[in-house]
Amino acid sequence: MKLFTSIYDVSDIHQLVSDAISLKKSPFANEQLGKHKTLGLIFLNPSLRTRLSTQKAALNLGLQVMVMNLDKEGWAVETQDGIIMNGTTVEHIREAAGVMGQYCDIIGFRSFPSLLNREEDYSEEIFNKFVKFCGVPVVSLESATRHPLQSLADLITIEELKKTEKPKVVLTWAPHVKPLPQAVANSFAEWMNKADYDFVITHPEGYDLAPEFVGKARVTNNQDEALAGADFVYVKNWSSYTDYGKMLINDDSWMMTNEKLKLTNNAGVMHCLPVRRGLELSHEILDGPNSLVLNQANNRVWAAQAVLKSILESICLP
Ligand code: SN0
Repeated sequence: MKLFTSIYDVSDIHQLVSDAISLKKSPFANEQLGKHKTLGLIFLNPSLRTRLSTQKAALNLGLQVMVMNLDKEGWAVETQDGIIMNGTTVEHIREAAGVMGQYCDIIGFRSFPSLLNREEDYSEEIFNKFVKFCGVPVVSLESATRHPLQSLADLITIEELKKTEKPKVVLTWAPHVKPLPQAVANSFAEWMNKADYDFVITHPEGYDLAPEFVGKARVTNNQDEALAGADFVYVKNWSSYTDYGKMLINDDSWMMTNEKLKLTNNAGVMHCLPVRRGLELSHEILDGPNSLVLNQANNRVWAAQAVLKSILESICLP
């Protein structure tokens, strides 16, 4: 693998999950693979899990790691082509990415959507420019439309804990106080469809995800109906795709609670984190036995390590 930006960059997701589970059992089995190679982790937005889990995964593989919060520590970056830079932006992504490619063998890059212009966000213009101009393999640390390392960790978590071949997995919208990207929900849907589970998406009216991400999933605006018999419930807020970037309603009754858990098959409850307690998910769920949020966070390490290992192998053995 030379690029990890979506499920389309992975030839066999089950092989990648099984690699990740092997790495979880023997984290240091490949500690020579990254020797004398450098991973750069470049953030245009905040991070806790992605930053630490990817750094840990890299260290397990013997990589050197450099981290930069480009939005706070770097020069203001221009992304538009052909403009006269007589304003506030100081250097162009063409040079900035190109320079980083001089110092790194692999780069992880995070860039959230503006949530202002759907065409621009969904074209992944900034992410694609970064990939093009840095000239080295790139791992998405969450782009405008996807968060594939999270989705891989989520798939690992379900594969480890599922009790049936095709579990019922429900992605449910949750309330929030501000408009969030659709990236985590999009990506989760993409990976669940590929895993061929019994996959249902539920959200209030107006929160439909882009059709290319919904794929063959069943969609309902009736949360109770969706939750019936679920083995896994993935809780996540996202802003509207159709009325782009807007918060349409904020119906508190969509919060996942123990009462709603009774409708499920004693489901494991998942969230990518960070989570707003008492708003997206109840305290009782997060503190109770059904919460899988720390299992997911743990699996972020093995997801990142499996991806970095695959990229290192393609660099080392072309
Ligand atoms: C991000 C998102 O895409 O939803 C990152 C998730 C991994 N989440 C947030 O920005 C949460 C911000 C908040 O204020 O709760």
